[in-house]
Amino acid sequence: MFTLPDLPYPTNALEPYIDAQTMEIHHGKHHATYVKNLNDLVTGKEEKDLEELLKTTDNQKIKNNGGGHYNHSLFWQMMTPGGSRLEGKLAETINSTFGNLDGFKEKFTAAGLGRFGSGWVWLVVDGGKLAIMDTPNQDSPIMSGQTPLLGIDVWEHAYYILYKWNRVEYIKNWWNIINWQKVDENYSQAQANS
Ligand code: MN3
Repeated sequence: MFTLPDLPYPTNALEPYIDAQTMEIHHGKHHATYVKNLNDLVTGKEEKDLEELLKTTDNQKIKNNGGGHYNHSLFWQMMTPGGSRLEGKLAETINSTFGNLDGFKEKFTAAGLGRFGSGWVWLVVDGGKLAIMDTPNQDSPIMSGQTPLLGIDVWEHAYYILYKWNRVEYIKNWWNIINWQKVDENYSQAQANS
């Protein structure tokens, strides 16, 4: 059985950048539905670790719903009320890869605007190096061998109530609530596993 993880903060904790109603629907309805559908799809089969399942399945419905569960579980943890500071090894590597943090944000935002339709934009480790990539639908970087460190959901359901059509405003505001400490932990873990 896969289960919906609790949010690590109350639904209104990311205001004014992400509103409580969006969080209630996004976590309590969208994410919950991916979990329910995933459980319906794997019923009666040997249950695998979710990462293993996503790396090996050919079933598009499992990719969509399992990817949805995996990506959103990461997404909630990548944000924190008030944000946290980017420091340490990850800060250095972002600077050496993208020039500086603003250079990174610019490229990441451009990828977010360039993703046509629904999907995600990611900071990943790819072959030991930092890279920005985007994925359609609920595809996850782990399906193509990259390790996600930070990701933003650019489906309209992630921002429509507060930002309407304005994806760029959503991304601009989202930088205020990044849990860089968690992203740095993800980076350390990715390096330890490689
Ligand atoms: Mn979503």
